[in-house]
Amino acid sequence: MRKTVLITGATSGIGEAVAVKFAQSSDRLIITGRRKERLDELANHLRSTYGTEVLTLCFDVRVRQEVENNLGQLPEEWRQIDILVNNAGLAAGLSHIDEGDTDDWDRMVDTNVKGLLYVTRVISPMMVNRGSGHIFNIASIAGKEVYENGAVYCASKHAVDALSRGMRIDLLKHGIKVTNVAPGMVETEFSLVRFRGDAERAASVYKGVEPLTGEDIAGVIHYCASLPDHVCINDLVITPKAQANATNTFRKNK
Ligand code: NDP
Ligand code: 8X3
Repeated sequence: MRKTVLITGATSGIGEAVAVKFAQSSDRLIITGRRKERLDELANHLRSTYGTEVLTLCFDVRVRQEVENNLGQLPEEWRQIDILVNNAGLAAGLSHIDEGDTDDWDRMVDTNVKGLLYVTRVISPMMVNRGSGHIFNIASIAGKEVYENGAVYCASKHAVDALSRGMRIDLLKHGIKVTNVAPGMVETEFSLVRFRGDAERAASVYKGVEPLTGEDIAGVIHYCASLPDHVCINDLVITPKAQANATNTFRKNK
């Protein structure tokens, strides 16, 4: 059956790949992000390639009023959201706690935690009213472990992990599934953003490793969303074969 899927942060990386994956199975999409040109470009691509029905919403998940204005006033035909993919997020910087940039901390906590909450607060009551829905929260292996220089990003993703578990309990009686997705190394714009556009430093993260792609994560999410209604995959840790955890990666040609 054709589903309506809302994906936050669909202008690149994992979110964009999730949009393409669901478009390929003829689902309807609401795609969001701050970069309007990217959203329009993706929407046009999906419409012309797959005949997808797409609604684009350009807003910053950190701004509660923008979230409420955009998602709280959806056109009637877009209000039955079957799947929410809480994906918008980022890491900013990599530094010891005594040297961290407090603006970076605000960006991470406001986006990864508060943004996810604002979106969920608007969408989950719609799912509750219908007694069905599936929420995917894109957490991270950084939400399972803590590594040097990553305390605040890790804390924000630990919060996402906790929210997934809490949401699953609260939404249980309403027939809503919650799947926590915890990827390891995925080659997207993530490292470019973390290192403020330093492409060389970003590329070094993936040196000697075949990292995951956004498409790998999208395939897993699509699989979970395609399971029979009574089956819920609660939590997934997904790494490249060469990565055991956040701190142990086997690199070729070092
Ligand atoms: P990208 O940088 O490629 O994509 C991030 C997406 O989030 C973009 O579409 C961006 O859109 C959106 N976004 C960021 N900030 C905001 C904001 N304030 N408001 C609205 N949208 C926002 O990285 P990934 O695809 O890798 O990241 C997606 C998620 O996956 C993140 O939550 C990240 O933490 C998580 N993750 C990534 C891993 C990796 O190794 N890449 C591993 C584990 C988890 P725009 O800039 O247009 O607003
Ligand atoms: C992204 C994975 O290991 O860079 O969430 O924190 S990591």
